[in-house]
Amino acid sequence: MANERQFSAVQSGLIERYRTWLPIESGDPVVSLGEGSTPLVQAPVLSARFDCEVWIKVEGANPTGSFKDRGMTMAVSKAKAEGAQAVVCASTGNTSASAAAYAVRAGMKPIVLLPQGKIAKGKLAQAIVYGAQIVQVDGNFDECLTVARKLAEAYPVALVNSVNPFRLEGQKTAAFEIVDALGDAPDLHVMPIGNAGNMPAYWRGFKQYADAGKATKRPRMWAVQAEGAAPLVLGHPVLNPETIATAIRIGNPASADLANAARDESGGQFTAVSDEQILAAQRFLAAHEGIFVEPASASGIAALLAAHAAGELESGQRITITVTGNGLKDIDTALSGIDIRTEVVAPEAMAVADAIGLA
Ligand code: AN7
Repeated sequence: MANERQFSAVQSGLIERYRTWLPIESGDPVVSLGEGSTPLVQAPVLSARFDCEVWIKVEGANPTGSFKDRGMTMAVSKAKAEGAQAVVCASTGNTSASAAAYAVRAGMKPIVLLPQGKIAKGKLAQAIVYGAQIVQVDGNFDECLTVARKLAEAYPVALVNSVNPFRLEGQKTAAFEIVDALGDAPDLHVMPIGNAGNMPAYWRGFKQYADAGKATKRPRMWAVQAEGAAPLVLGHPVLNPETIATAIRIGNPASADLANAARDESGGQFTAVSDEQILAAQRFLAAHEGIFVEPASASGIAALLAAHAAGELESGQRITITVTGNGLKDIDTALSGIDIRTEVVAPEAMAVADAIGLA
């Protein structure tokens, strides 16, 4: 009991909430930071524009600011149960932040492999401050993951990328939460996709809940990539992926087979959006719905806006969209190309009123 208390949080996390749906044994330690139970927020502006009922699942509200915490509470709890002393991951940023936080929480050493120069600064700051041992690799994410896999085979370190089966088990709970909140599954679920773990995890969650009678249907799964890093749309790996959405700058998704199966079984699709569409969607979501997400997370919004503009979005649907990470993680990209006002005025109401055009 004392041992369990050592890892618990005041708000219990998703392992306690969904324990019976997860491969967790009664004796396993629970390494938690109170993840999950994130807001499902109605989107009135998007709903009106699309003539649909649109909901946003705000995964940036997790403890380290992304959905990765759902998988990490499971993967690190299991690594702890197996006696691992260290965890390793390759990452475009969010996995490393989450792995570092959960590893130190469990008294384990985090080792993270990052593609050099391609990590948003907020995520790098997280890995540094959580105390991860950081190795910058002269290569992209796909190369980092190959190295991380080899390290885990040769040395006593637990791999916590989404090829770790416990990661997807934790991440499927986001689908449970959506159904629990709405009382049924949506018609369509839209989300970004990169290394392709999260989308099949949602599909598993939606399927399990439908099979158990907790939902009357399963949604079509629509996963969105960036045009410069769209191996799933193209149907083959991309050697040199490029996009400002660095979180999904991935050319050879490890779970492509699972993602293809989820698309096919659900009657869904993969599409790609441009970097410009991503940035525009990021600003749209912040300025109209009050939700600030990182660039990769805006890709689902971008795809829906584009489909609607092309007259290809069916009205009357209930749509849920997962926004995967917090906007504060990458403020450099959010502010790029924006002219920040530098005018400084006197501390007087008249001067301020004048400056903002009220006078
Ligand atoms: C914000 O952190 O791959 O398709 O190493 O950070 O499950 O890979 C991040 C992926 C979407 C794609 N949105 O999810 C990493 C990493 C955000 C992300 C994805 C990522 P997957």
